[in-house]
Amino acid sequence: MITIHQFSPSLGMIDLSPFVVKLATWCRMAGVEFRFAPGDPRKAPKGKIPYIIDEDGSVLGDSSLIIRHLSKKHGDLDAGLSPRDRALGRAIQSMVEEHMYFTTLYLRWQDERGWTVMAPALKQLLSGPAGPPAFLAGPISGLVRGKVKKSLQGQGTGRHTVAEVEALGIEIVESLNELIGAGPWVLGDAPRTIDATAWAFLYSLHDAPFDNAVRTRLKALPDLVAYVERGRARYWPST
Ligand SMILES: N[C@@H](CCC(=O)N[C@@H](CS)C(=O)NCC(=O)O)C(=O)O
Repeated sequence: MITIHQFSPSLGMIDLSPFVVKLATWCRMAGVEFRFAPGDPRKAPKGKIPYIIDEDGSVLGDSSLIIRHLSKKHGDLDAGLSPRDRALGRAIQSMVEEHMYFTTLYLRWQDERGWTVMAPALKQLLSGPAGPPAFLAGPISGLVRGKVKKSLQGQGTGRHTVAEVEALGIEIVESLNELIGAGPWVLGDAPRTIDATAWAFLYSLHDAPFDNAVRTRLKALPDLVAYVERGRARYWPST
C-alpha cells in the first residue's frame, strides 16, 4: 500500500488539489492500493503536493512522475495506444495541467468571489491539531494567498481580469467537450492515464463550490457532466 500525501479534503471534495485527485483516481484506475495522509510541502521532494511514500519507503514527488513510476511496477494504462492517441493524450494533459489549472487557481485564490469560499476553508485547515495558534490563522491565510497570487503573476494568468480568465477557462472547457464528446473516455472505450487528469480537473470545477462563469458553462454541457458522473460512479461512488 502506498501513502499519498494530500492537500486537504475540505469543502466536501476528495481533495482541494486537482493533482491529488488525479493521482488517487489513477491509482483506482490501475488497482494500486493507497491511503491518504496529510501533506506538508516542506517535506515534499519537489516542495509540492501530492507526494507519495512507496511500499519500500522511497519518497516521490510530482503526480506525473509518480504515475510513470507506478506504471512500471503495476501496469501501464496506456499500453496498446497508437502513437497518435498518446500524443493527443499528452496535448490534452498539457492544456489541462498547465493552462486550465491556473484559471482554476485564479478563480479560487485571486478572484474575490473565490476567496470568500477559500479563506474560511483555509482557516479551518490551519486550525487542525498540527496548525498554528488560532489568532495566527487569519494572517497566515493572507500570506498563503499572497504567495499564490505571486505565482499567478509569474505564470501570467494573474495579470488578466476576471472576465478574461473566465473566457480562457470557458475556451478550455468547450475544447474538452469537443474532444471527449460522448466518450465514454477521452481516448475511446477504455479509461487511460489522460482520464485521471481530465476527470480530476473537471470534477474539481464541477463539484467545488466556487461560482464563476467557467463552472456555469461546464454544468451546461451534458456530455462533460455525464463524463464527471461516469468517473464518479466508477471510481468514487461514495463521493
Ligand atoms: N506538477 C505538479 C503540480 C502540483 C501542484 O501544483 N501542487 C500544488 C497544490 S494544487 C502545490 O503543492 N502548491 C504548493 C506550492 O506551490 O508551494 C504535479 O503534477 O504534482
